[in-house]
Amino acid sequence: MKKFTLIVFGVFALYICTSAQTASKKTEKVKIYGNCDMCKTTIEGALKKKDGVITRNWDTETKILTVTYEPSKVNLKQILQKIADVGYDSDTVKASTEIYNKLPKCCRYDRPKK
Ligand SMILES: [Cu+2]
Repeated sequence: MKKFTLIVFGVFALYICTSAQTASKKTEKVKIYGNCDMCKTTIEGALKKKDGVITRNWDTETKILTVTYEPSKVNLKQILQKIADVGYDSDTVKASTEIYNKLPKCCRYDRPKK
């Protein structure tokens, strides 16, 4: 009986831990305009040191960035701003023309219209 109680308690504690963890994490998929593998490195690299960003993956084919972050530390707008800072547009945050023009030729993606 004692062992059983311990198992029930253990499972319950584990459940609490897992649900607390999922509550503090958020995953979103957002389109980031770009071209190639080099863009991928730049986009993902920009988020590498961003506090609160847990995982990032930009798909070269679909141009979709899948990002997992902690909403208590960072929001999506700040993440998109960080990407715009290195030259990449999203539908909500645009990079400046100056930064865009500094991108290597192969990376000059077709920019979305406002
Ligand atoms: Cu590129």
